[in-house]
Amino acid sequence: MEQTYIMIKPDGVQRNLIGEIVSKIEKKGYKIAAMKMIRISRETAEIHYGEHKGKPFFGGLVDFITSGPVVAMVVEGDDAVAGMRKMMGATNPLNAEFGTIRGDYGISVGRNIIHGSDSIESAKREIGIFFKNEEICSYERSLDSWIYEN
Ligand code: DAT
Ligand code: MG
Repeated sequence: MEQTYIMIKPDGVQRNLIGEIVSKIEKKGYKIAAMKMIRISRETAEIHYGEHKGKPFFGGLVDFITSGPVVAMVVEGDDAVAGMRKMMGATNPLNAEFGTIRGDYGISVGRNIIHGSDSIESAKREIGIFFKNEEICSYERSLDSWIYEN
């Protein structure tokens, strides 16, 4: 079963979208394996967004992601990485389809509400940044046979 790192950014928290987003993830059928509210340090933000270091928006991105609490999650399910990217919509909310989180709730690329890993490798790396192994729960859901054929 695939795991991905999902984070409701400070704008999503401030705009009272935590419940809405968690609900979408649950209703889709994904399992939340870990979840916590945290305030990210600059150091951690720079590691998490390391691939963007040197880009013109990097400073603003780090300022923004450290500007308030975020909700960090490990979301689990078949093809969870790609599935969550689809649910999030395009990076720039102007290009995100309606029905997606960014398409429905966002307007600016620098305030796009949610982060989700873009590959299985990044998911492993990002989960490792934000969660200890013992914080990730492994549990059975009795309704899984109504979500998965096998
Ligand atoms: P994504 O979050 O869809 O994976 P990304 O990894 O390319 O997108 O960029 C990380 C975040 O940086 C993105 O969610 C918002 C911000 N960002 C990306 N491109 C930007 C730009 N051109 N101007 C301002 N912020 C940008
Ligand atoms: Mg990215």
